[in-house]
Amino acid sequence: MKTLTTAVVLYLVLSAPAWAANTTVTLTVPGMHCAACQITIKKALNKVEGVGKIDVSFEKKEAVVTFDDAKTKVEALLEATKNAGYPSTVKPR
Ligand SMILES: [Cu+2]
Repeated sequence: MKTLTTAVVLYLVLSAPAWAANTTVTLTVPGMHCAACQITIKKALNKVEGVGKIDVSFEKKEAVVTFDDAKTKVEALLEATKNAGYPSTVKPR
C-alpha cells in the first residue's frame, strides 16, 4: 500500500496545475562532484523550454531550478540532467 500512496502523492505533485506560475524545485544530483559537472548540468537545464533561473552548487550537489510550469515540468528537468549523464531526484522540501 505504501507504494500506491507514494504514486498518488507523486501524481499530485507532478500533475500540471490549472494555472501557470513559476515553480522552483531543488534537484539532488549525486553524480556532481566538481565545477565542470556544475557547468554541464546548468547547460543541460538551460536547454529545457520554460526554465528560468538555475542555481547549481556542486558543493551541495544540488541544482535549484525555477521554471514556468505551463511550459515544462519536473520530469523534463530530471530527464535533462539524466541525458547529460547526471541522474537527479527532486529534493523534498
Ligand atoms: Cu566533475
